[in-house]
Amino acid sequence: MTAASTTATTVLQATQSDVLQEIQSNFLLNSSLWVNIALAGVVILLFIAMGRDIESPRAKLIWVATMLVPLVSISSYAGLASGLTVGFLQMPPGHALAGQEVLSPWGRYLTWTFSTPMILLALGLLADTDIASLFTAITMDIGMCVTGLAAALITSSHLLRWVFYGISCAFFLAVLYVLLVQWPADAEAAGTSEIFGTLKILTVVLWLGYPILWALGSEGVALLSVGVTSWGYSGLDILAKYVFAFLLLRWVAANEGAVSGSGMGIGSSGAAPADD
Ligand code: RET
Repeated sequence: MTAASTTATTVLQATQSDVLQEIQSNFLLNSSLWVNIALAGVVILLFIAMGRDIESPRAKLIWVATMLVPLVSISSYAGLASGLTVGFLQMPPGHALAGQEVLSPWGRYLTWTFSTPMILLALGLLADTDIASLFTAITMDIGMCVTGLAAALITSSHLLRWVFYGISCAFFLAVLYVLLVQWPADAEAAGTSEIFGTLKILTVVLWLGYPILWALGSEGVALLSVGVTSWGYSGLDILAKYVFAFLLLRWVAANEGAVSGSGMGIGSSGAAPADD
């Protein structure tokens, strides 16, 4: 066995306790995870209280989708803080940290596959868009997260890490197109354009931060440490999930009449049935 493959075997055999120890000895990283667990807990209770009087089906669906954002988040961060969804990866030649054991919180990218579709579902319902458009946004978003996960996990080739990053960006462009071009027109027709406009800008600006952070962090060119990158994601998460969800739910609770159709363009903007 060569020295390199011995190191690789050691890295792959790092146990959960090794990973946990590494996380707990890195204050910046550990605090970025626990702050989010605490915040998600508070936000879940707050959202339960805010949604208790919501009755119409579309508003209820928006509320459930919004509730799922902190629910997925608390599970995601608990997975990271326990070391379950974090591992050591040996970066391929060509990477700035080539040959080094890099702590990879891959669980983040995995759980975005569940949380980001909920954000888009809530936004799509708010805009009262049609099913095809909602399906497009959500599937493109899932594509973005899964290929982002692949980009983070590939250790065989530096080039392929960036190829997957590029594919993920292409999926992201499709999501941005739907958010910036299709849904504003739907929201205008549905009478929700003001709140939709605010949430759209918040979402687009914050979501753009994620690929930038990925590229600058240890997964990409490694200009930022694991702890700083993790705080970057945690900060973006606080704004893109909790602040976003709070603004949305507060508006829905106060304007339930404006989102009282059955949802997905079926009730409010669908064609009237023939009178036969
Ligand atoms: C990655 C890297 C590959 C290229 C792109 C990315 C985009 C990620 C985004 C994540 C948004 C996450 C949110 C989570 C809330 O729970 C995967 C970083 C384009 C946009 C909002």
